[in-house]
Parts: sequence; structure tokens; C-alpha cells
Amino acid sequence: MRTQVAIVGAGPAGLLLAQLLHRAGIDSVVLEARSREHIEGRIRAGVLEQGTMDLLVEAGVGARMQREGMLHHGVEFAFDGARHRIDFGDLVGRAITVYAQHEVVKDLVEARAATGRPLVFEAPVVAFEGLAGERPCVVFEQGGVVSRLECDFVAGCDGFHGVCRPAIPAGVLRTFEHTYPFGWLGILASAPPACDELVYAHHDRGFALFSMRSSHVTRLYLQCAPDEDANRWSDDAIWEELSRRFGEAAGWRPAVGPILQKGVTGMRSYLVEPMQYGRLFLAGDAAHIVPPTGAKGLNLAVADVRVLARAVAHYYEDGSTFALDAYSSTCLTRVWRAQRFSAWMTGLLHRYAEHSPFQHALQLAELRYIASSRAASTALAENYVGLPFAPDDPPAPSQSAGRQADGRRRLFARLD
Ligand code: FAS
Ligand code: PHB
Repeated sequence: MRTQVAIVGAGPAGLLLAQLLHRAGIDSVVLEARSREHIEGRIRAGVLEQGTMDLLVEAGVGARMQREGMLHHGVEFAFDGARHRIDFGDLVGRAITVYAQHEVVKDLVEARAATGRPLVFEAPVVAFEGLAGERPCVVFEQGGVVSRLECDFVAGCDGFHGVCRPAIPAGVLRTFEHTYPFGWLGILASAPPACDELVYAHHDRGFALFSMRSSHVTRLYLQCAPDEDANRWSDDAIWEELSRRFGEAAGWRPAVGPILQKGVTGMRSYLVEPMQYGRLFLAGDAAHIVPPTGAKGLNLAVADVRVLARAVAHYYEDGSTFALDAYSSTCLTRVWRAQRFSAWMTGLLHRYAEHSPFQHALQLAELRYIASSRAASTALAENYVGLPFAPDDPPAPSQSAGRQADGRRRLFARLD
């Protein structure tokens, strides 16, 4: 088998990259370890930044999101017994859409099928050859048969536990990591939203988050021990704890209903530099993890593959590698901004057992400042809705490139 780009992993990063490349006339093969049913049923993120929304629409996969997604122009913070709204529209003129990640995955899988190009399920990648050369090869298994896929580039979109990042030789990557002393117990509930927007709650008993998926399904999280066993929590115990953590916020309580799914997510900040090695380019969770407090994980994956698709298109347009060479530095500017915001939101809202009374009081002082200062709430809003994509990510070609620059501009116009 041979293709131009071998994509490892059919999560949001891999599937969107395949779609962007296809629209630029570039061939790819997507290799996914799990089944279609598994990846379309994996309950994860829910908040799409404005840039993600726009890119999905431009890529031809945003129609159902536009129909079924819920456009939100603000978010609420519950503390001091009240709810405080951050008005995105007034502060930064942008919005978010609440639309489940697994729905995005379904839309991308359907778009991939429409192209007729390969998306191979239950085909784990097990090895690589020639990543440092110009003719890399990906080795994968399917039905007990080992196959080789020759390509020009490998996109490592296989998530935090994938095989791409570990394929980079020791000594190449610099790793940054922080593990938080808590996790999130997340539930999906058959219950109508009791509030129009998301509510982040700071409470003495611990953090809680109210989100939603539709007019009859809600998504809620509560801070728990990092190794919490979700099965130890009865439905009643979960609802009682959530109601206590939201309860004093002006008498608001989430609507109670049958819990459809529950699970515990660990919390870590993680990042490798660079995000590339030879012809291998890491994107999404394969390269970085953020605590979900800032709702950035999925959106960072989207931003990475937008840069990668444009850089690969540069190469096939006129053989230039300047954008590919700049891939890591281009992505990492945004990744580090998201890391900062996610760590800050996590530190602001969670209960730390080791905190002194002063540190706990400092959290409340920060929350009160945000609620009372336009400057502080604007800073939160601009990061939450996502910073606009830079007009020329990757950097604009040098003007001396003449015809090449015109060609790229035409190409970017097609990709934008
Ligand atoms: P993914 O992990 O989504 O996709 C990687 C894919 O690669 C998977 O389908 C996997 O099966 C496949 N793969 C792995 N190894 C392979 C191999 N050897 N060969 C082939 N395929 C292979 N983000 C938020 O913003 N908000 C949230 O609330 C939130 N909740 C989360 C809860 C959980 C439990 C997890 C794990 C993550 C959560 N995230 C959240 C982050 C999440 O949304 C990620 O940012 C997002 O899935 C990133 O997408 P990908 O980079 O495509 O990685
Ligand atoms: C979600 O809806 O799943 C969600 C929303 C906001 C977050 C994290 C998760 O910060």
C-alpha cells in the first residue's frame, strides 16, 4: 500500500486532518486501532471554540453541528452562594458551541466514507520504518495480518496512549508534565438542562461543572480523588453531591434523572517539544494533554491539524518545507497559551487538600475580581472562546518567493 500521508488514529485530530487533506487534493490513509462503534461511542468533550466551529463548517463537516449544536454566548461561575455570568458576546464578540465530541467524530467518519478513501478500523499501527528519511513506512495489523503502508508523511494522531510519540528516539523530545491531585467523575444524564449555559462551581467540598448535550441530556462533573472508582458512587450519591456543590448558588440545582454513563478522568498537563521528528508530525493528544477545566483538548487537536494540513499542502504545491519545518513552533504558541489557561482555571476552581486557608481565600479573591472587573473577565472570555487562528499559520512565505507566494495564497484561500 502507498499513500501521501499515513494518519495514525481516527479521533478528532486524525479524521479532521484526513478531511482537510482530501479537500486540498492530498491522499491519505487513516488507520484506527478500535472499531467504528467504539470511537463513535466514546463520550468526551463538549465545547467547541469559535475557530473550531468555523473550521468544521469550512471543511464541509459542520452542517449537523450548526443544526443541533447549542450556541452559547456566555458561561457562569458559582461561588459565594451566587452565580456570576461571563458575557462572551459583550466582552469579546465570539461564542462557543456545545456539541459532543463523539458527534463530531460521527460527522467526520461519515464525511470520510463519502470520499471513498481508506479509513481502516481495528487496524492498530505497531511499528514504523524510516521516519527520519524521506520514505517512511507504517506497519499495522488487521485480522492477524501484518501490512506495510509506504508514505511521504506520518501524522501521529493516536492520542496520549498511542505509539507515535514513543517512536521518537530518546533524547529528541523535551517533556513537560504536571499531574493534579484530583480527577473528575463525569456523568451523562437523561435530564433537561436546568440552566441555559455551563456553570463552573467553586465549593468547599470540591469543584463541580454543569454542562449539557441537548434539551434532554446533561453532562456533569464533580471533583474526586484521582483514582476514584466510579462504580463506588450510586446515582443518588452523585446527584446528592452535585446538588450540594451547586445548591447554594442562588438556589439553583441541576435537574435529576437516570444516569446513562459515568466515568473518572484523570487530570494532567502534558506537552512534548518539538511535536515532530523527521517525517512524523504529532497532533492533538499525542503531543499534549490539558486538564479539561478550560475545555481546550479537542480544540487544540483541531488547531494542530489545521496547521499541519496547510504545511503539507505547501509541500505538495511547490516542494517547499518551510511550513513543515515550522510546524512545532507554529502549534506550540497556541498550545502553551491553552496550557496556561487550563492550568489557571484548574488552580482557580478546585479544592486542594494541601491548601492553607490563605490559599483558599486567594481563590475566592480571584473569582471575586473576575466577577467585578471587565479587564479580568475579558481575559477569561478571550481564552475560553479561543483565540482567533493567526491569519498566516504557518508563517507567510517570504515575499521573495514571488510566484510561489501567489501559489500558496491561492492554495490557502482554498484551504481556509
Ligand atoms: P483521541 O485520543 O481522541 O484519538 C486518538 C485515536 O487514536 C483513538 O481513536 C485511538 O483508538 C487511536 N489509536 C491509539 N493508538 C493507536 C494505534 N497504535 N494505531 C491506530 N490507532 C490508534 N477535552 C475537553 O476539551 N473537554 C473534556 O471534557 C474532555 N474530556 C475527556 C475525557 C477523557 C476520558 C479523555 C481521555 C479526554 C478528554 N478530553 C476532553 C480531551 C479529549 O477531548 C481530547 O483532547 C481529544 O480526544 C483529542 O483528540 P485526538 O488528539 O484525536 O485523540
Ligand atoms: C463538557 O461539556 O463535556 C465540558 C464542558 C466544559 C469543560 C469540560 C467539559 O470545561
